[in-house]
Amino acid sequence: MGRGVILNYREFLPCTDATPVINLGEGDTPLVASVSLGGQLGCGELYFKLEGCNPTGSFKDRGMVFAVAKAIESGSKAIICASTGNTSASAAAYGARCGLDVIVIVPEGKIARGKFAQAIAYGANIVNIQGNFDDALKIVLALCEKHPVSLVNSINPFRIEGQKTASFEIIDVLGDAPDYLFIPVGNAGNITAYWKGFVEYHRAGKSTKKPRMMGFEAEGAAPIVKGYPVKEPKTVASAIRIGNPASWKSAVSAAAESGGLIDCVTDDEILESYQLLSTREGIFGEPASAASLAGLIKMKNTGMDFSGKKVVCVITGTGLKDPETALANSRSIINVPGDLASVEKALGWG
Ligand code: AN7
Repeated sequence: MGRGVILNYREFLPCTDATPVINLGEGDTPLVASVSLGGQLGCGELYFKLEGCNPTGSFKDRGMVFAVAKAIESGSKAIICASTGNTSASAAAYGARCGLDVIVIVPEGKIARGKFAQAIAYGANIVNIQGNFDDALKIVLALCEKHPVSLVNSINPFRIEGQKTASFEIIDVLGDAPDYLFIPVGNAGNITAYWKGFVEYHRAGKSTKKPRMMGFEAEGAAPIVKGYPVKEPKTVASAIRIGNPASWKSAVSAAAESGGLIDCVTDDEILESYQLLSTREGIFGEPASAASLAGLIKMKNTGMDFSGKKVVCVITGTGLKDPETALANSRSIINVPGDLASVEKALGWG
């Protein structure tokens, strides 16, 4: 534990002797068995992959550690990304760790507070733009053409390489691949990475099968499902508020090759799953993370049968990233004077 993904999976990563080993304790995240929802949904076994347990609270750290290592290997002194929040938090952390300049371009006011706080805390140069993630990514790509700075968005293949280690971990823990993997889709890098990981581990003889890849966009930000870019993507799940995903084609291939699909879930379905996860399983994921569970529930309701199947839902980021959404959904909070009698009365015990 705590060795980080570069040391843990070095032989499966394109490392050279010059690739530095960077480690903030990313990876080795828990694969936790469901105690409630799996049974209700008729799953043989249901597991949650808790990527919120990574050092900056999301799966991005797996890819960022390797992208930063390769940037340093190539002599780079600065990294840059566009972000809906988690990539910027992760880039800021690993950049700080390695003494790099970090530039993050983010859509003003559209980033969950916890993520913004992280980018500030780690000392990144933050540029808010009046526009969305897709605008920010376009600007970042243009900046990389003109200035000596390394791109660490998931267009960078080393991000995908690092992120594929999550599939390795699932197989290492279960002893084989699951039957289904449910995963949120935004810029579509992560579903691409998981599929690459499952294919490579299968080829290496570490699993007997590969899972069906079940990717879910938010309905208001569902370009892949619609078949065309969405100009003004909208969803409560700000992490996946993306209208023109960079890894569009590879996400479609992952779904097709695996016998899976890419579909979408509504904000109501996302918020319902977000609350089910925390209140029924004790797992507090951020809203975008809940798109995986919302997808599983949707598929169950459309008649899919998961009996006897092993199902994994990827919980991509911690709920602490987005306190506003949690607070907006708060149930009754009782305010009373600070004495025993008042509190007992409020609780119905007086
Ligand atoms: C919690 O941080 O795109 O499909 O800029 O933060 O690989 O994009 C975040 C994406 C799912 C979607 N869950 O993954 C960014 C960013 C969480 C996320 C996704 C994101 P991709």
